[in-house]
Amino acid sequence: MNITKSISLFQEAQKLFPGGVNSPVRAFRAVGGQPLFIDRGEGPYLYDVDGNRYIDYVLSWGPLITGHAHPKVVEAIQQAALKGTSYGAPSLLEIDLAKSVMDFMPNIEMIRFVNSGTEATMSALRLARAYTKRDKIIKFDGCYHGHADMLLVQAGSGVATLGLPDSPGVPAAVAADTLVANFNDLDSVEALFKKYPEQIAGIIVEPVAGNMGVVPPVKGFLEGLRAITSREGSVLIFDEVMTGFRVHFGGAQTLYNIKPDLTTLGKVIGGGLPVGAYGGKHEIMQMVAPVGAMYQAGTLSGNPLAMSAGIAALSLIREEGCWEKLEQAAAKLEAGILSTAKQAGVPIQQTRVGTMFTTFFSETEPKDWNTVKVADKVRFGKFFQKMLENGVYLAPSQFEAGFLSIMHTSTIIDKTIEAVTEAFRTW
Ligand code: KE4
Repeated sequence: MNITKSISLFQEAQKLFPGGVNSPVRAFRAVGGQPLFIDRGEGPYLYDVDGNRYIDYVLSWGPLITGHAHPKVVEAIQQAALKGTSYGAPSLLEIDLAKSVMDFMPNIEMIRFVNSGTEATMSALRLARAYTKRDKIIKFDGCYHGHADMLLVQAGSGVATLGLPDSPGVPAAVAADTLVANFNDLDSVEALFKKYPEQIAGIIVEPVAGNMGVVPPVKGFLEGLRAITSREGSVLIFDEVMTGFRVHFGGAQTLYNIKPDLTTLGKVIGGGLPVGAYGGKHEIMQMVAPVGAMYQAGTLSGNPLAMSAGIAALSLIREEGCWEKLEQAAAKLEAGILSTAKQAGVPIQQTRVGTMFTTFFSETEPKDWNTVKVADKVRFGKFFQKMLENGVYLAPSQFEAGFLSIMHTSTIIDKTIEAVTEAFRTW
C-alpha cells in the first residue's frame, strides 16, 4: 500500500502539532505505523492522500451515522452557509434541532447546545453540583467523558490507549472530588456512598461503555444506578455522547428503559459538525443561566451550520426501517467476525450493542476495565494493520468502538468480512 504522501505530510505535521495530530488517539501510537492523511470521505469510504480507499468504521469516532458527505447533509450546510455562518443570537434552527432530539429522547425536557461532548459533560457535572450543593462526583474506571480536569481520572479512550496515569496538570484538589467505581459493579458504587454520605452530587456513566472498547451493562446495573441515585438525592447523568442514536435511535435510556436526570449528547446530533448538548429534567435545567445561577456559555453554541447538519442527519435516520437496516448490517458483521475468527482458531471476544462494536483479542469476557485491559494489544495492532492493508479502516486502538452508517450496505459488510478472513488467513 503506497502511503508516500501521508508519510511526508506526517513529517510536516509533527513540526506543527504535538504528535502530528489534533487529537491523541489519531496518532496510531497503539497500533504502530503512522496515521493516514485523509483527502475525502464518501458514503462508507475514506480516501487517503495517496488515493487508497478504505471502508471506514471510525466515522469520525461516531458522528457520521449517515456516512461521509451525504448529499442531504452537504446541501443543508451549503444552504445554511449562504445565510451566514454564525449569528451569536437565537435562530429557528436551534428550536428545530432541539425538538428533533427531544422526539428521539423524550426524557430530555429542556436542553442547552454547546460545541463538544467535553463541554456537555463538564456543564452537566457543574449543574449536578449546583443543583445538589455537593462537590463529589462518581465516574467509572475506563469510561471517558471528554477532557475536562475532573474527568481525567482513570479515564478510557485515548488516556487508556496511551497508558497515561490519569493526566498531569489536573490539580490534586480537583481529582480528589472525583470518585472512581468499577463499571458493572454496584457494590463499588454503594461503598462510595457509604464512605461519602450526602457529599456525592452525581454519577456520570456511559450507559454502554464505548471508551474501553464496547462493554455492555450487565442486567440490573443501570437500574441499580437509578435506584441508588434516587435514594441518595444524587443526579444520574447518562453520557450518551457516543451511545446516543448508536445503541438505539433513542439512546441507551430508551433501549434499557431508564430515565436519567440529565443526558449529555454530541457526535451524531451535529451531523459531523461540532455540537454537544446537555439536558434533562426541567427542574434541574432551570438552574442554568440566565434563568438560574449556574453559568455556562459559548460563542458558537447553536451555530446555524451545525444545527442544519444535525437536523438533516436526524431527519435522514427517521426514514422508515432505517434502524432495522442498521441493526441487520451490524449483526451480520458481528457474526462474520466471530465465525471467521473461530475458523482461524483466533480467540476473540466480540461485543456489539446496536451499531457500536469492538473485537477484543482476549479470552476474558469484557465486563469492566480490569477484564478489558488484559486484552492483547499487540494482536489488536496486528489485526488493525492487516485490515488496513485489506482496505478496512478500524479505530486505531483496542479501547475504542467501531461504528456503522446507513451507507454500510450488505455488500460493504461482505467485503469487510472478506478482509477479516484474509487478515486471519495470514495471521
Ligand atoms: P468530545 O469533546 O471529543 O466531542 O466528546 C468527549 C466525549 C464525551 N463522552 C463520550 C462518551 C465520548 O466518547 C467522548 C469522545 N469520544 C472520543 C472517542 N472515544 C472522541 C475521539 C477523540 O478523542 O479524538
